[in-house]
Amino acid sequence: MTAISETAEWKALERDGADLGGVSMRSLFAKDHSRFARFSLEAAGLFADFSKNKITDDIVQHLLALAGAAGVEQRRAAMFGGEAINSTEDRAVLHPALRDPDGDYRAMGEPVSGLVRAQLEKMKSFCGQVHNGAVKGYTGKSLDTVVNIGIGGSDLGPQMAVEALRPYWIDGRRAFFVSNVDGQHLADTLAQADPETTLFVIASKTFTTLETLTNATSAREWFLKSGGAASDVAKHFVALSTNADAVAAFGIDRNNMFEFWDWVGGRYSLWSVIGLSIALQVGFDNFKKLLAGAHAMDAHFRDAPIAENMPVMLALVGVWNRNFQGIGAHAVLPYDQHLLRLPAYLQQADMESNGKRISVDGAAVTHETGPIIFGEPGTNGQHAFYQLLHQGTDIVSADFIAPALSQSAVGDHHEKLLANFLAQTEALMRGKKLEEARADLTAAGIGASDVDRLAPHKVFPGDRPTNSIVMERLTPETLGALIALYEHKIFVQGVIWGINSFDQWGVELGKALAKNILPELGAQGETKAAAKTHDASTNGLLNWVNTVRGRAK
Ligand code: G6Q
Repeated sequence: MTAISETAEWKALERDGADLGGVSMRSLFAKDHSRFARFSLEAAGLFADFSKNKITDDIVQHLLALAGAAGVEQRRAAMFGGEAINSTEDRAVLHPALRDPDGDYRAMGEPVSGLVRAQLEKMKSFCGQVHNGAVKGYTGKSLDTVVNIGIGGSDLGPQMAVEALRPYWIDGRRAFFVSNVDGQHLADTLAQADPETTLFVIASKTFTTLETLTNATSAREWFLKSGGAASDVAKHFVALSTNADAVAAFGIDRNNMFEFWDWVGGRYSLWSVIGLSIALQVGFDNFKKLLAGAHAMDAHFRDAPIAENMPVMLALVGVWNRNFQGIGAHAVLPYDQHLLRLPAYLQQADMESNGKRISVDGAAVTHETGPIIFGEPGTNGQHAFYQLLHQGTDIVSADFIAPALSQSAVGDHHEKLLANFLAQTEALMRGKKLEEARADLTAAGIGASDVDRLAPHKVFPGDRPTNSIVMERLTPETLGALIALYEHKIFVQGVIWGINSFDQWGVELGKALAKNILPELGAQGETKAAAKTHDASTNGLLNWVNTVRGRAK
């Protein structure tokens, strides 16, 4: 297979990158009044402006040609067709089937939509019974609190969505998320929970994950110590998993298990029964709306020509920045406090999917792949790391995300938030030239020698690429569309880079080594023999920790 970086389409983009040299975005905007209209798209309740990237019509044409050369449309058809596009795990990748329960999808030939509908019905019925109090705890009280125990894909998605949909929370209901194997996470959460009214939702695709099983076991012990009997566990523990045997071995009744399947990737699973905590917190109807919003984006992604296709265009602009502008980091900057967890969620979605160096055919790639993703809600980030975005030596691309209307308008807060949202991308694009900095200082009455001294510090190079994604309001539908937009963007980039976006072998090595080290760690007060089998650093650290722990009472 010809490496993508050896194709004529890639080479054309390399030439574009070199030719663009000294051209500024400012000048591109100045000479082209239809730039915004041409480089923006609307779909599924979202409006995306990618005109503040250093792109031209020629570059966009060449990027579209690159998508053609990489077979984006064929791979898209293969995904929707349920082919085993997750080649290293021999699995289909069919999260769109979860958002289209009335569809007729097949995973590697096997019909799946009936299974999806059945689990949705089970979720609906269970949510209804929890909400109307028909499902009761061991003392006859309703279950008003959910503690979701899961990690990675079984935690980040539901947690992000529950936070994002705060205005839709059902009165009196509480949701907590425990992921870290650090016992403090569980202890801090249980300190706020009442065993009589708490439902533990054990979310684990494999039901073998160390962190989740450790937390679930300790939660069950807490429940039993707090007054519940073994026969009451069934009333307070449900499981979300693909592994019925492991769920049963843990002691959760089959009736209390909600099921999903291997064609749902962990980080693509919030749309499956892994979304139970979302549905319990915001109601099943709102969960369905979340699915509907994602489905609207799926339909757009599947049907729109690639030049008018929002996920494809965002992906291509990202490839341009990553591979032809040398940008290695990308910030996700939501101007909505409820999207607090979106950067963390997308960190996993993007970095676990596209942080890879081996192509699908087993050879090392000859180009860069996924960037470093980070972010914080605006305006907090502005008072923290935006300094580097504006004036640092590395260029960072960014997505700015905002709803035009707030879900909870307070005074003129939202106008101030939006003014900042708009100003930041303008500043990042335009920058400020030395003569402008000098003129501003002079106009402020600064003396000539101070103008000379200060002006260089007040220069902003500009030309820092951003996308802006706006929506009317953050609702279950627009949240669904937004997440699906990113999922498909990540998919398209993975296709162009020739990697499998749906495995995650990079998380295995550390897990295996931790298993080896665990028996070498002493309990508090225990004396351990000096470790000798690792490198000097790991031995030294292990011995230091064991000495301190051995001394402790
Ligand atoms: C996601 C990854 C990973 C996974 C967790 C939890 O795509 O596979 O983050 O979700 O490791 O796994 P379990 O759900 O199997 O506990």
